[in-house]
Amino acid sequence: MKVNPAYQTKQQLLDLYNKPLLELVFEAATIHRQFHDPREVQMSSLLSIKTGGCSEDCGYCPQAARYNTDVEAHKLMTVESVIEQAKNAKANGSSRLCMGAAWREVRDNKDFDNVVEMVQEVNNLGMEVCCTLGMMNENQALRLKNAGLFAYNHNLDSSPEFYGDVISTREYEDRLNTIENARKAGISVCSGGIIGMGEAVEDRIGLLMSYMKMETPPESIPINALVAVEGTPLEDQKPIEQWEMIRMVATTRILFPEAIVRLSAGRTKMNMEGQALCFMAGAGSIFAGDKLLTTPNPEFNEDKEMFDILGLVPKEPFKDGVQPVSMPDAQIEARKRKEEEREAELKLARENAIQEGFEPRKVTSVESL
Ligand code: SAM
Ligand code: DTB
Ligand code: SF4
Repeated sequence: MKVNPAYQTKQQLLDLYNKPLLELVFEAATIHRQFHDPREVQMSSLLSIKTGGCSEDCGYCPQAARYNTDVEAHKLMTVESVIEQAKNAKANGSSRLCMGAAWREVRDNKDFDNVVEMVQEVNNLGMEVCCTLGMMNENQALRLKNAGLFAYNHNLDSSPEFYGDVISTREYEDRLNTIENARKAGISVCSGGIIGMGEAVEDRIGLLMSYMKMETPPESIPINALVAVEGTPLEDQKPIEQWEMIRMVATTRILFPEAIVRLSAGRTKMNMEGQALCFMAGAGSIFAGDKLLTTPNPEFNEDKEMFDILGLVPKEPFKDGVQPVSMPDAQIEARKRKEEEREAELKLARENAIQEGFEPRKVTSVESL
């Protein structure tokens, strides 16, 4: 059951969200137990592979170039350093690595080729690989799928009505298209939203209704509480009460019984009891490690202690789908062939020059020419 047929109208959803808290949690917990092992919680690590300097104006985001935040911009990480971080995350118990780039959209360039290689390498470590790279077209989605990508994260963030109050540089429709492109490529979809941006409860319900309207709703739905970052337009938003997070997790769980509901950003403002109620109400995943993309998150050890106290166990990778096989990427292979041919041509030219008595120039690689 991908969508719960018992809830259809906006009023029914609002009544559900506003139900007495413990009744709501009980209903969600009951559904959770029918579709999931309630002791298992997936640990997913986030890695910001390209940080800051983003051209978009998402009002919550510390990585938008136009806001004056403390985030230091970094160009794309190297494939080697990503592998090192992935191994670290795996050793700490994470079964999934989610690589995030502060891009408006994916572009067909060398950086994207490198991301494709990162996907291949991390998949080959036996971890589920997720990417969140902004908008992408169908061909880019296919390349990621072929490389072994398990999931693509692209959030709708809020209701279509509230969305424009927070973001103006791209449309809700653009986001729906990217989600559709991931879906068409056969990639599992991770899409959710943020609460605490000043939206009404109707907007939280509006977000969930957008997913109900999809032919196939997301396999994974992250629920973030706004991390209000100094310098962003939403810096003065009052933190939401953790009860709101519990209600949102529970409502999402009831509406989408098969999906994994992710208790995402905002856990540093929650206590263990609040998080326990979220797990009770169906949260099946957390982001693990002391950093989200740019903002703080509880330490691995703190989460380990919480898991021990609550009797939770980290979920093994690929329990919700077989591990994809990483295939060679045609574009990367063609580029490498071209580079090899060029190297060979240069070598030959150098050898000919030596034979003809010229002193060769010292060249270490094609790149340095
Ligand atoms: N640039 C890509 C994009 O926007 O799709 C990927 C990275 S972006 C940082 C991924 C998601 O992180 C956003 O869609 C948003 O839902 C979430 N996010 C960003 N800043 C946040 C904040 N301050 N608090 C909570 N969630 C946030
Ligand atoms: C999602 O829904 N939340 C994560 C992940 N998907 C990419 C990102 C949270 C970012 C919080 C702000 C930051 O650390 O920069
Ligand atoms: Fe850029 Fe993504 Fe941040 Fe929006 S959420 S400003 S697209 S990095």
